[in-house]
Amino acid sequence: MKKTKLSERYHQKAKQIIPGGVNSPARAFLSVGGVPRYIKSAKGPFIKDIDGNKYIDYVMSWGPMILGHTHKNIRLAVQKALKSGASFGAPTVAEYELARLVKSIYPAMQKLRFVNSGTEAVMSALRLARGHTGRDMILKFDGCYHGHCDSLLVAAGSGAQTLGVPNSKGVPADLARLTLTARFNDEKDVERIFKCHPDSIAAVILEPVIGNMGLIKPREGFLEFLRAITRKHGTLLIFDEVMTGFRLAPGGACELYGVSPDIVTLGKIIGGGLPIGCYGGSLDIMKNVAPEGGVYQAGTLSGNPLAVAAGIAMLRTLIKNKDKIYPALEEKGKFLEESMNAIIKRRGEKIFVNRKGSMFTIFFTSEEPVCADCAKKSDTAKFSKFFHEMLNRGVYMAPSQFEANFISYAHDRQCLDKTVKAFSEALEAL
Ligand code: HOZ
Repeated sequence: MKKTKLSERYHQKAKQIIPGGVNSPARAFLSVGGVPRYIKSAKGPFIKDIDGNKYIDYVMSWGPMILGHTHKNIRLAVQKALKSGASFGAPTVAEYELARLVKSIYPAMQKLRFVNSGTEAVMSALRLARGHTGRDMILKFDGCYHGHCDSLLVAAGSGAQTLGVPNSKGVPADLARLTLTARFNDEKDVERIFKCHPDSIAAVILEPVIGNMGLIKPREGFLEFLRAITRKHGTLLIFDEVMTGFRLAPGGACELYGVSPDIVTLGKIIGGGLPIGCYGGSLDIMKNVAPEGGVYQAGTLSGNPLAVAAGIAMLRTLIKNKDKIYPALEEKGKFLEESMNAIIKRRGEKIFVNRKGSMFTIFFTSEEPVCADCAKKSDTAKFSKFFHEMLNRGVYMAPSQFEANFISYAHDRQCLDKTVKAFSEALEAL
C-alpha cells in the first residue's frame, strides 16, 4: 500500500472549502473510492504526489501532455513569454502564429477563434451553429461529453456518467428539450431522429472517437454516414476533438478518418496543457462571429500569451517531429494492447482493451463496447479494485471506468514493461 497520509489530510481540509475537495468531479475518485492523490510535480511520463509516491501516469492531464509532462520546449516558451507579461487583453502576434499553425493542420478551420477551454469552445460552436442555421435543435450522442455547458449536459459521459448525473440539475428543461440524443454507432437511430426533425437540427456534435465513456471507436463508415446525412438536411457537423486533436494524428480524427466536419473544437492540447481552446470552420460559417457577425462570444483571457506560447512550442515540436512521434505513439499503444491481451487470454478473463492510437480503456466486459449502453455493462466494481491494484503498483490510470487513458511520447519501454507487469499482478490479485 502507498502512503497517503498527506493527501488524505489535505483532502479533508479541501472538502471544507471546495465542493468534494476538487475543482472537477472526475478527479475525486468517487466511483473507485479511496483518496485522490494530491499532486506535487510531474516530469516525462511520471507524476509525484505530496506523500512522495511516484507513479507512471496515464491520465496525462486528460490528454494534452502528448510529449510528456514539463517538456523543455514548452517550459522555456512559457518562461520567456512570462517575462513580457501574463495578459494584455489586446491582440498579439503570437495568437496569429498559433492560429496559422492550427489552420495548417486542420484545413476545415479556414478561420478560428481562441477561447479558454474545451467547454468554452463547444459552447461557442453551438451558438455559432444555431446562429448560422437559424435553427435551435442539437443532436448529440449518448455518452459523449463536451464539457459542462447547459445544452450538452444531457446524456453526458465522463464525470457526469460516473456520478450518475448524465442529465445535470440546473439545466433549464426548455433548453434540454432542444438537445436530442442518439446511440453512438447507430445509423438507424440517427435516421429516425432526422425523420422526426428534418429541418430543425442546427448541428450534430460528437467526439469522433469517444474518450469520455471510456474509449469507444466509430464503426467503419459511421462518420461518413454522419457527414452525408447532415449535408442532406442542412445541418452542421461538429467534431469535438478536445481529446483526439493532434493526438490520434496531427489533424486528429479529421485526418485519420478523412472526414471533414463543418466546425472543429479543440482544447487543452493546443496549449500544451495550459488553459486554451478554439473553434473554427469555413469562412462562410465563421463570418457570423462577432465583431464580423452577430454571434457574440468574447473573453479577456482568450488567446492568453502564456497559453499561446505553450501552444506554439507544443505544435511546432509535434509538427516538426511528426514522422517520429505519431508512429512511436501507435507502437507504444500497440505494445500495451497486445501485451495485455496476451495476459487476458492466458487467464481467460472477461476484459476488453479498447484502443485507438495512444488512447485506451480497459473495460471489464468481454465484448468491444460500441455505444454508451455497451460500456455501462462493464463490471465497475471490478474496475475499481483493479484501479487500486494498479495504483498500489505505481501506475496511475484514469480513476473511472468511463474515461480514457493516454500514452505520451515520453512513456519509454521500461515504463510500458512495468505497466504490463503491474497489469498481470493486478489481475492475479483481484
Ligand atoms: N472532463 C475531464 C475528463 N474527461 C476531467 C477534467 C478534470 O478533472 O481535470
